[in-house]
Amino acid sequence: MKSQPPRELTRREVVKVLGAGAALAGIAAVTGRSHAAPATAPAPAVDAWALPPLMFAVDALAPHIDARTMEIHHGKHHQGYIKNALALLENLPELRAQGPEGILRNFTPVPEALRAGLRNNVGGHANHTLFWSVLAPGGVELSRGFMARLSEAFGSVENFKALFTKAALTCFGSGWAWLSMTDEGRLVVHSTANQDSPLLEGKTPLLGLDVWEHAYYLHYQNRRADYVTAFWSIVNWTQVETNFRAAASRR
Ligand code: MN3
Repeated sequence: MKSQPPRELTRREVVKVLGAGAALAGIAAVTGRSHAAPATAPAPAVDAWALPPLMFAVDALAPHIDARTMEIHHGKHHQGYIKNALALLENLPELRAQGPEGILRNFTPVPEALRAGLRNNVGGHANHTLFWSVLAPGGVELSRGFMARLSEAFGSVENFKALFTKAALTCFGSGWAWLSMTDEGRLVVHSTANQDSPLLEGKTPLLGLDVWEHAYYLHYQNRRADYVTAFWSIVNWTQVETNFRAAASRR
């Protein structure tokens, strides 16, 4: 076996990590066949079960998110969810082949004994993969076009931010705040508990904020509101808009 040297993934590839499962689920839904990839499908360029490398240095988001938090959060917490998910999927190659998004979108066939574990750990993997991709040092500006979409859905960008902030602050204990697209194509702000993915509820996440204490406690301690405020300075709106287009095109 030839081993390849590690390399950095492009942003496009990160999108593909979560997109691969969705594509397979989509094919199965249309044809009514199993989730196996058709023989003609090209081999996926990215392992959907690998830890996606960060697109920036661990200290690049400071002071909004400190380097130590990023190191532990990405290298230990996220890696841990992947390790646990793969252990649970060890004897279930067909389920594993669906990828994180495929499993979460179509959770019904998951064996009862594994449901809680996969909900937490596959959810954890998918949620964090999205989270890293929507962060950028210094942030990337909201386009006029997407500003208009947010205003259309929430009245104004300010209203959207207020709703999202409220979802982040009122999420009791550990969880996430989200901007998602429903299966009907509506933009919604909501929160989920623990590592529950919006995909479990028929929603496609576009922007997510991790409000587990492990995401901010070293720097902010109990000041979750300050962490949420800082988040707006490091949002990569180009990626959020890309997620929006991808979600819209699935419909
Ligand atoms: Mn986390």
